[in-house]
Amino acid sequence: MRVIASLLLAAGLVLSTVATAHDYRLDDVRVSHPFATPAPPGVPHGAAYVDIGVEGDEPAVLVGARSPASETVEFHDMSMDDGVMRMRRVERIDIPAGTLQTMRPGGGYHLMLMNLVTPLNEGERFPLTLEFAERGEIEVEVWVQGAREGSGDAADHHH
Ligand SMILES: [Cu+2]
Repeated sequence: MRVIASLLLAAGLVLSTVATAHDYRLDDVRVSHPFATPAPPGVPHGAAYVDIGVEGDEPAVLVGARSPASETVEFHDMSMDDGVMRMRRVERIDIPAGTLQTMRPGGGYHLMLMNLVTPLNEGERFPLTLEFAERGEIEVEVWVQGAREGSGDAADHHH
């Protein structure tokens, strides 16, 4: 009885992990739980977040991104500047070897979906291609989720 209970428990845990998080691998680079916050009709741009871990000995450099959800995808860095939140476009995002670059709503790096071609409705998913210097490209599926839900799922994924 006890064995069956723990097997069921293990199966349940596996299922819940599959349901709330997703990740991808490009050689030694792991891309975890890409998500985007909802953007209702009329909102011109969207924001997407993706955690990138580099497990090998060479740094990874994110140099490009594209998606059918928007005309272009830019890398932005958001920070406080004299009490004012500012978004600054950056050309690339460097991820040192052995580190995890997290992205969360509210500050720091994010992917900006410039000129959305469709609203982003909670529960929907769309593809995003990430291009790394030397390592090449990887396509991931972005989940449209609220900021708290997406952040929680992304954080859970690293435990
Ligand atoms: Cu931005």
